[in-house]
Amino acid sequence: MGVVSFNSSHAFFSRISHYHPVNLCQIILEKISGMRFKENPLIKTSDIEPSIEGLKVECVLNPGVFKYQGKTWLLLRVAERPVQKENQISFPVLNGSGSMKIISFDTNDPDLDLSDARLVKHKGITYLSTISHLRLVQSDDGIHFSEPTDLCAEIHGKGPYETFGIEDCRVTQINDTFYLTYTQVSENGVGVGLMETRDWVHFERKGMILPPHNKDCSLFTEKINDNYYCFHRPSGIDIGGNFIWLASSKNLTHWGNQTCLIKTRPGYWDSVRIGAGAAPIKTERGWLSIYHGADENNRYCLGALLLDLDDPTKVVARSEAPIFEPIEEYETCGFFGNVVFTNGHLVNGDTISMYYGAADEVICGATLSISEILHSLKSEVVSKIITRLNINF
Ligand code: MAN
Repeated sequence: MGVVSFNSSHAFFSRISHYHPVNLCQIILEKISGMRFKENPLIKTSDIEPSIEGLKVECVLNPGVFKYQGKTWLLLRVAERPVQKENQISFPVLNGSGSMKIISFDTNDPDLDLSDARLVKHKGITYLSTISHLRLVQSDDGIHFSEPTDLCAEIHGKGPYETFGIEDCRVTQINDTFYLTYTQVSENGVGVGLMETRDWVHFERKGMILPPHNKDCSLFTEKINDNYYCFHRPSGIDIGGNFIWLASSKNLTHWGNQTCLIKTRPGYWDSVRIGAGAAPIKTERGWLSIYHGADENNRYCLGALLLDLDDPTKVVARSEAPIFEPIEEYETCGFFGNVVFTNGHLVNGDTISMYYGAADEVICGATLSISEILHSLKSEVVSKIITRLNINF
């Protein structure tokens, strides 16, 4: 079968009239051949020392990624709690001044809900079952990582908005400054914090830049028409949902011009929750973003989104089928199975080296081809036809 050009919707219409919907499906579904690193998982919980005695590392996941001084660096999310005793669930929380206390509940407590491994719900209060901090590791080859000896490798939650920890940091370099956008969790809610550093020794905390409920914030790598841009993911409580938004700013701390970019799609792999990954990649066809989507069964896959280069509020195209799915055992089984989640990658020519959390427990890597992803993306016009023909993926 020849390759169909989707550059012009007119050309597309004249050609699809020859196809039965099933054959049409074959044309539309060009699978992306993401190559997993054969060394996966690259980092396991047993590779990481607990931050303090008495805690156990339960998960190492969702790293921010950057290049610095010729090396590949990951800013890991390390999730810890005490070794669990029989018939008890216990987890740490910080107080506003940084000291830690352990909260425990009897697992037979009728007011306790442990149905989601990530959460502990008790009498109307939701806690996290682990507390996360961020930890730096470095590598010469992008595969074998170790903790640096000359830098303070750990960043912990601080102040009243991080008492349940900090998570899923995106690292964006703009000129010679690294900007860290990360999830802040506390009894006050889930928001987005910003930190900046030039040397990975001194950090300036800018506080919460997007209030609850919000997460999955990544900054664009450059200004567009004199504005900074970011993706973020507010959550509607009764009305709306878990959609990806775009905002712009003059100073990276005050964000406006809010645009709801893409929504969840009923019946699709991204039907319940979506959120942006790392900083989008500038390509000839537009800003390419890899985002995660979850369905009703909390299965997390990855897809691609393409935005106009000069006006990123315009959606050019979006994946119909996932470009990366949990398939390997280390992705389907673990602390929270059936999850691939990325918030960090490096780009070299056509190749994206993507690092991702698998089953919320280990860190893995895979390469993806930018041209292959772009080729798989159909214009919004084609997506609407697919929706109208009621073809589900
Ligand atoms: C949420 C976040 C991520 C996590 C996924 C899958 O989106 O908390 O940190 O990896 O869920 O559990």
